[in-house]
Amino acid sequence: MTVVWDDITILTVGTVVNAANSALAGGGGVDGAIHRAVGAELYDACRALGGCPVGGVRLTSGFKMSSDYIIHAVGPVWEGGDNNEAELLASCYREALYLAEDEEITTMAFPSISCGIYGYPHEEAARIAVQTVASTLPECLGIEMVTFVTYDQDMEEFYLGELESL
Ligand code: AR6
Repeated sequence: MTVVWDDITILTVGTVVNAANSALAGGGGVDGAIHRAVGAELYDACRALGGCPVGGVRLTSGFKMSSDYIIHAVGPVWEGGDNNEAELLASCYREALYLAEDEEITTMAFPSISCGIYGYPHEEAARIAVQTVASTLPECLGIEMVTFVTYDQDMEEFYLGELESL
């Protein structure tokens, strides 16, 4: 596991994970950046999937992106912490890893799911991301590298702190 501070749309990895909404309808944040990088083909592919529940993931091609695939993960909206947000956020990371393993993807990059428009507290989200990936990777022997991609300096520090504590 590694951390980089970069734009996820320009990374060269097997699959990029998107922080999507349950309609898979595109939006702002990293979702908007990925949709802008690909264009109409991605809107059409997402529409054909018919949505995705919170905590779930769906796969599309990477189209024009340098990644082969995009995994669309639907994180929870932060509502104070008593609405199963932690388990739903962990589910995004776990299900994305299982899907990547099934598709024989070896490298993947995650944005900080739910940490922008959906308002998840950053430190807690970084802990869930790192601990869930660490506990799930032993079940996914084909995955060689997971990169946490951040736009926010505080997130980078939280990821690094979590990785050091493993
Ligand atoms: N590369 C890497 N990280 C990015 C990029 C980028 N290009 N752009 C933003 N981030 P958000 P959410 C970071 O809001 O909270 C959309 O409208 C950003 O700094 O993209 O899960 C969807 O359609 C933050 O740390 O996702 C949904 O409706 C993180 O990515 C909703 O937003 C996630 O922020 C999902 O909200």
